[in-house]
Order: sequence, then C-alpha cells, then structure tokens
Amino acid sequence: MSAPTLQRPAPDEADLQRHFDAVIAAEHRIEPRDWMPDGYRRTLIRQIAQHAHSEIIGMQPEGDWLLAAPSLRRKAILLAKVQDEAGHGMYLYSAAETLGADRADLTDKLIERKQKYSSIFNYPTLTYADVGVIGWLVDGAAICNQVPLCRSSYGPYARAMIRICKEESFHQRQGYELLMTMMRGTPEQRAMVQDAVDRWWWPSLMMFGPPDADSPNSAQSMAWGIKRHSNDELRQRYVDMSVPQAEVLGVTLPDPDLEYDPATGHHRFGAIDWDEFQRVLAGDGPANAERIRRRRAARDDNAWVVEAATAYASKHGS
Ligand code: BYC
Repeated sequence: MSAPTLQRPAPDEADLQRHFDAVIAAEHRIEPRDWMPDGYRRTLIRQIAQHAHSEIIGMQPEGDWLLAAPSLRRKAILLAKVQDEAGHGMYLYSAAETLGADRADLTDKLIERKQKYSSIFNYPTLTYADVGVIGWLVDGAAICNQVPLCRSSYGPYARAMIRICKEESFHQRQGYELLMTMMRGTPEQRAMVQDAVDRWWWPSLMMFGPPDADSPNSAQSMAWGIKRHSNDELRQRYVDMSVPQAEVLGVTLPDPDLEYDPATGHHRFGAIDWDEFQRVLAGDGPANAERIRRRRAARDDNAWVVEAATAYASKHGS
C-alpha cells in the first residue's frame, strides 16, 4: 500500500486576491508567475503596449532627418538615439509578453488602430531644430513621466524602465546641447529653434494625458501601483522643470499665461487645447495616417524575413 500523498488545498480566489493586495500594499513587486487580477493584467498590457508602440512610432519623426543631418557627428548621435528607441520598444514588447500578450498581435492592433501610441508622434519634424526640441521637450516629458514607472508594481515593466530612463537622459541632453549650439549660431538658426519650440510646447504638455478629472484609468492604476503620480501632477512637475531650462536656452515658451506663483512655488500655465488632443487621438493629427502607413509597410514588406527566420529556427531546433 503506497503512503497517502499530502496535498495542500489550492488557495481560492479570495486568498489569492488577499495575497496580491498585501504585495501591493507592502510596495513589493508582482512577478509574471504570480496570480494577479484580470483587470491588473489588462491594464498593464494596455499601458505597456501603448508605450512600446510609442517608442517604435517615435523612431519616425526623427528618423526622417537621418539622411539630412548637418554633420557626421550629428548623424552618428541621431542614429544612436533612433536605435535606442527601437531597443526600448523591444524591452517593452518583451515585458508585455511576460503577461501573455503576443507581440505580432500587438503590432497588428497598432496598425489596425485598436491600440494607441503617444499623441506627440503625430506631429511632423519640419526643420533640424525639431530634432533638438524633441530631445529637450519630448524626451524631457518622457523622463518626467517614466522615472516614477521605475517603481511600478509590475517587476518586468519597472526593470525595463530603469534602462530606458538612463538612455532617455542621454537623449534629453543631446537635444539640449544641439539647441544650445544653434542658439549660439546665426539669427536664422535661433529663429528655427524658437519656431520649433512654438510648435512642440503644447503637444508636449498633452503627452501626460487628459486632466485628472477626465482620466478614466488613473485612479485604479495608482491604487495598483502601476502609475505613481497623476497626469496633472507630472504635467506640473514638467512645466516647473522646463521654465528655467528655456530661460538658460534663451527661448520663449509660447504661453502668455505662464507665470510663477510664489504662493504655491509652481508655475501657472494657460489652457491646453484638449479638442486638439482628442482630434489627434481620433486619428486626425497632421501625421497619423503617414505613421501608420509606414508601420504597415514595414510589417508587410519584411514579412518574408520573419518567415525565413522562423523556418530556419524550426530546422535547426532553436
Ligand atoms: N497619447 O486614463 P488615461 C517617448 C489615452 S514614448 C495617446 O489618463 P492612462 C519617446 C490613454 O491611453 C512616450 N493616448 O490613461 C519615444 C487612455 O486610452 P485607452 C510614451 C493617450 O494610461 C521615442 C485614454 O487616453 N510614454 O516618450 O492612465 C522618442 C485616457 O487616459 C495619451 C508612455 O507610454 C497620449 N498622450 O495614462 C522620444 C508612458 N494620454 O487606453 C520619446 C507610459 C492618454 O483607455 N504610459 N492617452 O483607450 C503612461 O504613463 C500612461 O499610459 C499615460 C496615460 C500617462 C500616457
């Protein structure tokens, strides 16, 4: 007669939920094999996929200047930056895969416009000053938004963000250095920088998402420790950070209502055009159609490479 096997009863859903809540309350990390509520998994896949899509689509506006960079040095810097964005996309798609998402399925959802990417990348880069302003303002906003995500409650996302933020800091500095160089140049170069700042300032404020009162996901995402600060908190932090940088650079931020409030220690700023934001999200920004068209072409034109690599891998058992 064989000895009876001792089996612990499987924990029921309420136990699992209690354990999950305790991990979140203790500010520990949830890891891929841990039980998690379906809503937590869905929210993470949504946010991480959108973030990955933003990195990949974000290669386009700057990539447009690779063949027209003004010097070999600028070209090498820009090439490295655009390659970094591809790397960020890869880390993030990998993080989404740990949640059970399929990478090809996410790419399809981006192309079919079932998942979003950052509104900012639907604006065109008209001059080389835009490359500098993307580095300064867009990467600056990204750092502001993403440093707190290094403490996100989901382990693979938080760890991916650490490396991404280090690289984003380099991106921000290269942008600022490029703008500093242009501002020390000719009146035409200074005018190009001011024009780029005028076009990118308001869209960069929109990167932080809708106002807290109109942000359907914030409260739950903050309760789960996915987001650490609200959209408006981060936007304010970004404005406060950018004003002194604009002064050092010698540019004017295009907001007549921008003013320091000594009572709060923050800068008040003017009304954001949320209609424009909604139009861009709905697919009607200046470059939405072009961004998706190129992404679709990249998938379709390169499908044979994926097929060949898959066939090779299956033959060689890897
Ligand atoms: N653009 O409830 P909310 C980069 C959507 S990469 C488009 O506040 P949530 C870089 C939002 O998704 C920059 N959509 O949402 C790359 C939601 O839609 P769904 C990307 C936006 O998630 C290359 C709805 O509006 N960074 O910097 O709590 C070169 C309601 O919003 C936007 C990240 O992805 C927007 N701006 O908060 C250079 C960071 N804002 O899904 C630079 C990670 C909101 O309900 N993501 N929506 O249909 C986040 O931190 C958060 O997802 C957000 C939004 C703060 C963006």
